[in-house]
Amino acid sequence: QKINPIAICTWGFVSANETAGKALDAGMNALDASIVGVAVEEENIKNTTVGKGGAPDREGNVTLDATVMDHTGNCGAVVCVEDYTNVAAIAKKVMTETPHVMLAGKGAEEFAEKQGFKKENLLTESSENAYREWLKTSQYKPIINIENHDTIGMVCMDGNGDISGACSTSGLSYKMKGRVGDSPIIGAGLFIDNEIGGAAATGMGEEIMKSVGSFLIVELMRNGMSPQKACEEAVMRTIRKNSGYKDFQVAYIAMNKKGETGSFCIHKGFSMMEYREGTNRQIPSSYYLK
Ligand code: SD4
Repeated sequence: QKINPIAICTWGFVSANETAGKALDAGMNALDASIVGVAVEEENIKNTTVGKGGAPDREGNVTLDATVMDHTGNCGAVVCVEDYTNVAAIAKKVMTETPHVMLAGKGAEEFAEKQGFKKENLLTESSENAYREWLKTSQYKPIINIENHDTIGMVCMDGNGDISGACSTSGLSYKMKGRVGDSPIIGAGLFIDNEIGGAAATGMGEEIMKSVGSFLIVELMRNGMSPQKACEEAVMRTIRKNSGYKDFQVAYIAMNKKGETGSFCIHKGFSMMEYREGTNRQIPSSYYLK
């Protein structure tokens, strides 16, 4: 039986989500559709939290993190990669071409080169200028919903009803050298279980990792919660544990096997894109802090 494909992603990434949705409608599988979808933001130099044009760490290096997970439960990830834009595609190669799940730094870069990915300078003039401006105060304080929060996490269901996803980021602006967030960590930034559904995260990676948020959402859905309720409960775990929650954003999106979706976050301002039956919609997320 033919299923109507669905693509969801974090934030207002209209074109990324539409690209994935149309690819699914044209028959592409959910994993590859997620990768072509997130690639739109990886290549968008105006997005300072993903791929080329991403904000650098506090020493001026742009380092990217990404992961992919498919409907068989297979996954791949790369962390702290410099000089390559399409890190979700590299993460897929880690999954398909190596005996490993995750490659970091230099090893990931050498692997990308051998796989034929193009080396590029990821630091654009405008991110370099912003960085030079930042150096004047060197104050490390991520700004809620603004430049530190534009990570793309995507979950797709294809025409076979199979679910896969991808997540790609340059992490928090002006992070410490070597810092890795939730996005490339399976279970934190992304988790898929084809029997149940999938979830993806954005926001303060340190907090998302502590609650293994995307895995948690899939497990809550397994136990009967709707995607919406599961996202709410995952955000509440963070709120109950960390009294500093007013100072950071944590946001989740989720989809179950029936194609129901949901999203929730701490602070107003987050939204989810949803593509189904040829229509791409931006859905403002409900939030905790009224
Ligand atoms: C991280 N979760 O590296 C990412 C940041 C993010 O939109 O979501 N930015 O912590």
